[in-house]
Amino acid sequence: MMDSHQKNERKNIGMEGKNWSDLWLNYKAGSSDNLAVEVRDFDQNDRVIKSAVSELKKAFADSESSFKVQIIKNEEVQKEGYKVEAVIGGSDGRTKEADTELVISASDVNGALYGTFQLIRSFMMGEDLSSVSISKAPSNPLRMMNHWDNMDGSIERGYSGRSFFFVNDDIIINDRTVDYARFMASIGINGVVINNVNVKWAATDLITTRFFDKLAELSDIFADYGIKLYLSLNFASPIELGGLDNCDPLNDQVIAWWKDKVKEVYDRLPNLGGFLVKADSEGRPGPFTYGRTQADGANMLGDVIAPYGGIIIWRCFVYNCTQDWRDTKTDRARAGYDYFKDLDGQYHDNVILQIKNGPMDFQIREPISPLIGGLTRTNQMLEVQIAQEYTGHQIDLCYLIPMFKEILGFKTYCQSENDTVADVVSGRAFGNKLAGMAAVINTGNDLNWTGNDLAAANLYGFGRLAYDTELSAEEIAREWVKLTFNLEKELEDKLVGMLLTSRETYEKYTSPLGIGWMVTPGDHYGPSVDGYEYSRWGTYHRADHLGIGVDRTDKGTGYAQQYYQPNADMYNDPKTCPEELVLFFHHIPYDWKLKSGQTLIQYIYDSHFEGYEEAKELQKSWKAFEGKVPQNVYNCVSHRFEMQVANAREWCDQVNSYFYRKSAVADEKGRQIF
Ligand code: GCV
Repeated sequence: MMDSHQKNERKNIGMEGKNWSDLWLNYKAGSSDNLAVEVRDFDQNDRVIKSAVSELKKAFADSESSFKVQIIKNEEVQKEGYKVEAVIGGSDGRTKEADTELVISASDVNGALYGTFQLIRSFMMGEDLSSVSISKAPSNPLRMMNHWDNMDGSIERGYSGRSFFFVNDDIIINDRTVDYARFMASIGINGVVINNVNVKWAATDLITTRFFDKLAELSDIFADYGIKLYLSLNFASPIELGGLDNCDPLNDQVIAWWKDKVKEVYDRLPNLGGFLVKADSEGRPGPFTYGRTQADGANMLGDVIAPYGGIIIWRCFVYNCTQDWRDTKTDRARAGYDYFKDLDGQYHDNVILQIKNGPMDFQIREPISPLIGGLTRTNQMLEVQIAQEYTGHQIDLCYLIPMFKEILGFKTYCQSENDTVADVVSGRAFGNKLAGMAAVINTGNDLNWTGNDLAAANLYGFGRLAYDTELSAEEIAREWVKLTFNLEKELEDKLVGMLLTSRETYEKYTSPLGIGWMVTPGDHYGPSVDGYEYSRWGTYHRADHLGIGVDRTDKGTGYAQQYYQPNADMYNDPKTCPEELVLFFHHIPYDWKLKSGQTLIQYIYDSHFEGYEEAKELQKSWKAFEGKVPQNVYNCVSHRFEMQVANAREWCDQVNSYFYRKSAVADEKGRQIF
């Protein structure tokens, strides 16, 4: 099969005149034919090795030193891992430092590519290459991006323009596609789902002849960078494409239809990773309609795709979205565990359950889903969202890696050791081969890819963290800042500091202490304290004149009991419940005393005023970057901070006024509340 390097040569695709950002791969222009790259034991013509070599030549184009780089096969290095080492004087024993040989060793081509990008990072960050010695293996086998791109070009929860994969119900493939694949490979991503999990209209046809040629081309470009293409699937395809009258996963005709379909797909897309499925969720079809379980649905597809080595990624975001707000017994937070826990052990080997980090939906603060580690005999992976749906729409600065670190570090107590979320989703805890992390991505066709240039820190950060969960949020932020901007140390520190505090700031001026929501319904930007309070979505704060919060204890909805001990008891008691989550688990009176001595109501006032002040501080801090980052970046981010400050003010005033009016308790500090 022709790889897309060859195709690119044939089509003479050049990057001249490109106007989109190179993100963290902003090499000095050019390509160095002088850089000596030797490939040993790998096939020089392997598509991924060719990408690695071409990347090195671009990245080192401007280098004054005369490096020699060797890419060597070493079976001892773990799968997709690498070693990058300097050998002074080179392997021929000469001793001149200028002749330093840089050796990238890996056991497979993906490892070689990741080692290449590691070397490039070290070079771009100004590290001393003559003493470089780095050895890494990926923490997670699957490291995936989930696009919620629709085929008309819109993006569900997209804040960076339109889709760069789809326009007018067609697939777009151009130089930007190649750059996208490079960026993803450079941070260790090895799987990409290109279409929205809500599969409707033309997207249902992605598994038909209408799109096979273009998908094959896309899959080839991805393959050059060690990335597998995945598709989201419409569970009702047998009806919508096959003309059957049902899509019951246990119906013989339905199974036969899927067998033929999947064979047809793999005949044309042999490199396809598999399918992602959102079933029985928010109006999407699924096995429940036929009285079948989630395992029945997932296993049927798993069996059908198994002969081709494909996998089924089945989402656990299943809940009743037509709840009556008067019903205080039904609890959306419980749903994932209630629907999936009893089926533990029944899922087939090539099925993996994808679980959102929290039991609700990507709020700024949620407890960890008790399903993670609650399942002990099922492949599972973690789903997080870097598209800032509830965290500021890539207008407000909200660096999410500290949150992801907390999630990964959470001790589930699913066994006596090796029991953190990181242990579970990496497959370490229960020995699963299929395991990993996926992010709902924050990209679009804006020239800077992420709307707000600073939101690229989340894009970069997710990939780096999924590859190496031991990295700290600060290390990742610093890498990103160094690679993206060429700043003096003081400004580098300042920007890293801004990123690191941004999540807390956002949390302070939005919904307090884990209660979540309070957002404008539908769009999810800006405050509307009661916006979801009387809705069908199961997202309530239950505030009255005496207090606020949802009783999820053993006396309430019982959600706290879905955790292992001692977490269950810890959450069940407001005195031991971590304060930042106290309103998620408890209905608390306004005069409740927090550990700081503040009452709950005073905490709400104080944190909101503080959050607003901090947003203003962020805006002020950014002014120092004028003339230090490209002017277009400066302007874009300045404008975003202006909007963030307006947003923070609105949140602060609306939340404070709301609770003042409910509670009739005045602010101790006498600040203006409306
Ligand atoms: C893709 C939330 C979002 C929806 C999203 C859904 C999901 O409800 O608001 O836009 O749908 O999550 O994760 O499936």
